[in-house]
Amino acid sequence: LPIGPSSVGVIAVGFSGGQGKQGVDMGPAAIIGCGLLEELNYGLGIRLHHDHKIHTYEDMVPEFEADSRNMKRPLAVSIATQALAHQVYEQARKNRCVLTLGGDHSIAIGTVAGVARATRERLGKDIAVIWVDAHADINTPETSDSGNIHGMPLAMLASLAQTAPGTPFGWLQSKAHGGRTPVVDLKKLVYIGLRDVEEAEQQIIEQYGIKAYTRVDVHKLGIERVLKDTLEYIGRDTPIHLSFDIDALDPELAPSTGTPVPGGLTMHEALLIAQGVHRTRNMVGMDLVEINPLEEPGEDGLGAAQTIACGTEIVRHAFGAMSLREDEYKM
Ligand code: HAR
Ligand code: MN
Ligand code: MN
Ligand code: MN
Repeated sequence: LPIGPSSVGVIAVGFSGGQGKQGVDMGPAAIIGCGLLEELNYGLGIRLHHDHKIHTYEDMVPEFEADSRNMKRPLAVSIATQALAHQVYEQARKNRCVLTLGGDHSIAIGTVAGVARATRERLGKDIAVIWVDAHADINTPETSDSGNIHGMPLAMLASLAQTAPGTPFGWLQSKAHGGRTPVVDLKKLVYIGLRDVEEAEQQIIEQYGIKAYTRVDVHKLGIERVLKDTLEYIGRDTPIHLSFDIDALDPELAPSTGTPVPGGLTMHEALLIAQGVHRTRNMVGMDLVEINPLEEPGEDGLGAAQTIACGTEIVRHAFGAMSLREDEYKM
């Protein structure tokens, strides 16, 4: 029996505290405004559970905060992601796949923690994480040059960063949160699309033997092979969380993002990943992050519209749209 859920929870997170640019907090309003939820609901017949709010957590987090331990806004990110982890958990434990619309990628600390906890309780299984991104997002506070926490979510989730109870991100460890550390087993993480990895991150990838398909690997092996190998590596009947950073796409396609890197994935490649994950029937969570409608190189609004259209198509395919016929690729 497929372990995938029968309905979908949607959480809109207008949070930008994991990085320095304004506008990524406007991502969820933009993509919902362009009809994403109608596409899922009326278009694909999916039952959505949604509170119709854009969650900013601004009543919970400090407005200003000094840098601490080489992290920018650690309290804000910790508080927001802890609240988000609870929201995600509440949806996931009702047997729903949880779609979270960001927001910067620091929010994955909350989404992955919430999905991992619910899945462990519900199915007694650890999740696998497919992280589609130009970046590895596995800096520790010590290795990060920027101090931006959107470059660190996987270090937090894999307990590579020192966190003590009562300090930022200590909640990831707490029993009260159902916490079992690490939240993410690095042997169950697969990267696709990497092309801007810092030296210290590369060392972590090698040290822990993390499965990583760079943009060059995708080019050389082909996306079908990369996806097939990814799903084989993860194993059948393993619950999957798909964390999709829009900057994995080529910036020619999706320019409205805070840290674009040339040479990214094509839409064919992205849709095949999304469709392939859907076909496992094992997707328990998905994030779509880093859409920033204010990062608009063309100043005509078309770049943002195109970025949103790409994001919408990727989510649609992850939830069952099948624009690629099976005879159009070999798996
Ligand atoms: N590696 C850089 C840093 O740590 C850039 C990280 C950019 N992250 C995102 N999410 N846009 O992938 O600051
Ligand atoms: Mn919501
Ligand atoms: Mn990212
Ligand atoms: Mn990225």
